[in-house]
Amino acid sequence: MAYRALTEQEAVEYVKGLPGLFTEGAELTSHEIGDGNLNLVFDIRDQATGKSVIVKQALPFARVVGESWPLTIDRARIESEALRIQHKYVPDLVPEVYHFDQELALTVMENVGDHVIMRKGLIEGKRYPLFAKQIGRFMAQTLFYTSDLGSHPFEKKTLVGTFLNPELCKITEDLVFTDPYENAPTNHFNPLIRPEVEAIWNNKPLKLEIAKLKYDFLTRAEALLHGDLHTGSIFITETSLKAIDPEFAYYGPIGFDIGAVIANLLLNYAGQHGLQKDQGERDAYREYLLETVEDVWNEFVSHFVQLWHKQAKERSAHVEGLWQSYVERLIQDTAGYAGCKILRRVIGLAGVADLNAIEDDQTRAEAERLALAIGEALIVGRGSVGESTDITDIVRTVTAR
Ligand code: SR1
Ligand code: MG
Repeated sequence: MAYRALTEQEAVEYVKGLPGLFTEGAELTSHEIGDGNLNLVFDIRDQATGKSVIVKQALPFARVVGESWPLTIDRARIESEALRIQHKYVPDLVPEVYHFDQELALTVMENVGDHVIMRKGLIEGKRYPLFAKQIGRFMAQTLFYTSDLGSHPFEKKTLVGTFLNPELCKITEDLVFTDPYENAPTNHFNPLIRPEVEAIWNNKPLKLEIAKLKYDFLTRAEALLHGDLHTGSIFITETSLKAIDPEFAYYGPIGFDIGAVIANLLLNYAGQHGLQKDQGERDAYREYLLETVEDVWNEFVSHFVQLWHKQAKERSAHVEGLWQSYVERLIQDTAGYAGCKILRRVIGLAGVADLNAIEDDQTRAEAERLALAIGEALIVGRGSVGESTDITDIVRTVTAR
């Protein structure tokens, strides 16, 4: 079938034509529930049995902007293949793909709708005691086994080719690493923070550090990244986590994924400023977020290093001292990428609800200033980061200013 964007009814007809998903004659309902920046997402459900699937279809443009921003539908292939690979390494943490249709740029997958988007949960003040363990394992397994450490060199290079994702990478290159740091038309920020934003545009040492991080993003094909691992790409409950939406997947620097997770915890940390909480409650939740930042890194690194010792196929990996120097660089990358991911969400095109939902402009500006200061401090201070508490110390110091 030639590409066209499906209606709710057409999505139902489509899944009825797939064997093994629903019983013959099932009465299916369909709702388009996509609220992300790019795609159509249909929830298809058999009301009688409660069984449901998700049909996700890429639109040939960026939904967040409209048809004036054309965008390859090949991202649907990238996403479904990345989901399949990630599911192989962490089946409990990734939705199962049932079917992919290249022409329609459409994936039928497990519905994890009993989970909530983590960003929403954090805004509501929920705590997720297993999150750090789950996301640490997700990143360690998927990044290790797709890297030169955990895969055969031929397989790795084949995958680099499969996951060339130039258009989506270009979005990241522009929206995370370029536009926010100059007066670009894509930027969208609170006018009250213009002085702080202009100070960033004029901060040459900061821009040099961001340029270095961008250069590594452009050139360092370390592992198959999720590529957009923010808290809106994580479905969660108290006991379960599913990482979704890897349409930005490509081979890049591992610290970019870890930094994305940490950045989004810290964006929520900054956003606490605008919530109707008393000081004690706010401080306690911020402490929880900082502990989670530390735990995310610690869980990731202990799992990753364990895999390194037990599973690394690359012989040079076992040369004395290599894993320590690798980890030392990785936590510094992580801090730097976290900083960039924070700055882009405050200054650039796509904001986050953790900040945007603060109604009062002044209060929002205060939260945004804190986020900018944290982002900047992580980028310029990353050279002295050696463990996770160095990251949270930076955040604490900036908050206390
Ligand atoms: C035009 S897409 C804007 C942003 O949404 C995605 O979640 C990525 O983060 C991208 O940069
Ligand atoms: Mg997404």
